[in-house]
Amino acid sequence: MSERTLVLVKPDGVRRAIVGEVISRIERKGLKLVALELKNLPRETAESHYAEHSGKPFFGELVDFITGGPLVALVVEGPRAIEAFRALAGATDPVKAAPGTIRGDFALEIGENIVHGSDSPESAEREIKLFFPEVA
Ligand code: RTP
Ligand code: MG
Repeated sequence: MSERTLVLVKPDGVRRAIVGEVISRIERKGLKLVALELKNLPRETAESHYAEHSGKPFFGELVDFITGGPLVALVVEGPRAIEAFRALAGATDPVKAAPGTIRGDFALEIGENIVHGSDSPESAEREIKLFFPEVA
């Protein structure tokens, strides 16, 4: 059975010109792209996307970062797509992320870790509605 996940190439990934690299890894894994857009995130959308972290000490910085430049949002589909993409992304802290993962290969700082992937079917549904109401 197929499921969908929301993937973001965060502004650091766009700035460093590794959007193609990330998409290539998604496609090579066998996952399918069902929506893709380059956009600047309004602050309200960013706050809503990361609502689970509001009140945490890094929340302000996280919202500043994710709204600080264009990002690429994608809806990705496949069997166990949520888990599959998070395995490609690697651990949240890029220093702990295994080499061979996106974060393990391209990042050093937890606040600039290149990609986002939904963490559960409930998050995926909420996030896809937020970014791509026409696809959800
Ligand atoms: P994401 O939501 O961005 O895919 O990342 P994640 O699930 O791996 O991690 P999550 O716990 O949801 O955290 C969201 C983002 O917040 C930043 N963060 N900073 N300074 C810190 O201790 C800290 N903890 C988290 C990271 O950029 C993380 O991706
Ligand atoms: Mg998360």
